[in-house]
Amino acid sequence: MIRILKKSVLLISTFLFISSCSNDDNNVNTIIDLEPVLDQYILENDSIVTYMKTHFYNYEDFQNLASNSSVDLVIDTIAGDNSNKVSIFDQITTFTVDIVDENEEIVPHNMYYVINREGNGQNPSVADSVFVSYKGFRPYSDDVFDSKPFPVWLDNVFNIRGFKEFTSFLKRGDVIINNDGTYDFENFGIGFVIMPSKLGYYDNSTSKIPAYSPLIFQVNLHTLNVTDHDLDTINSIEEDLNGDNDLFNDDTDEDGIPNFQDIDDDNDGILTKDEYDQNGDNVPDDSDNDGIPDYLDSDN
Ligand SMILES: [Ca+2]
Ligand SMILES: [Ca+2]
Ligand SMILES: [Ca+2]
Ligand SMILES: [Ca+2]
Repeated sequence: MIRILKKSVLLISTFLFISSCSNDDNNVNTIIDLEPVLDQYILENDSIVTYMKTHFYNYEDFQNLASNSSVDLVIDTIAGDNSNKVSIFDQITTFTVDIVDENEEIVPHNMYYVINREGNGQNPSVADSVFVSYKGFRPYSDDVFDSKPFPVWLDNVFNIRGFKEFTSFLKRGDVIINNDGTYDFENFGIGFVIMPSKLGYYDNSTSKIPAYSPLIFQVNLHTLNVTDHDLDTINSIEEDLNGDNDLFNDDTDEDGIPNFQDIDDDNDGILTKDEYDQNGDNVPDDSDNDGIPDYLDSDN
């Protein structure tokens, strides 16, 4: 990625477990056979559904939240004193992500989420930078594999699929600037998501996350930045030309640099920013009226 800009590099340095590129230092060097995507999904989804039907979360703690606070998500078994609790399964929303398997077939993957507080502002896209506090753990385990109690900036483009898709359902909060120059956040989005491993790390394992682990993330979305990674005046999400929320498979000039990182998307020697919208009418210019905007049209 030759053209990654300084801003992106700074953001990348903050990626930890959520990054879809696994951290080599933590890799456990076991060779694991690749499971067929569909079989693995069915196995994990059955396990997730059973988990959600037999477990509840501390939903009562979220009912009267102060506008500037959140509560730690706690999940427990429905049993004994807690046998009358409402299950997670009865509170979730389902979202489906299409995954292409080893045979080029589409395998829809469900992820399940709960929004505790929607938030007050804009939703991030899967290409935006999000300022989030979060914790990640696994179903049937109390071990938190990653936790950021204080918010950090993450670039959604490089986050695991389930995390970036989920944060796009939350809204940012209001930024309050105090007299001493510090910031507070109010009415920020809060929720959690449960995802199969294919939307997480799949067959990659670390010392804390075994291969093929479904994941749970609780996320507080404090604020966000709409990104234009290559500063070509087109927001990165608009450079996802096929609209599949994957920014890496759009490469108009096939030079190996995806459009969101490519300052000359059609490789015609004219920078995208200098041919995108020269007349300033907020419509991409198309000089030869062939339906292909100039910045993607190498013969114009
Ligand atoms: Ca795409
Ligand atoms: Ca390119
Ligand atoms: Ca571009
Ligand atoms: Ca160009």
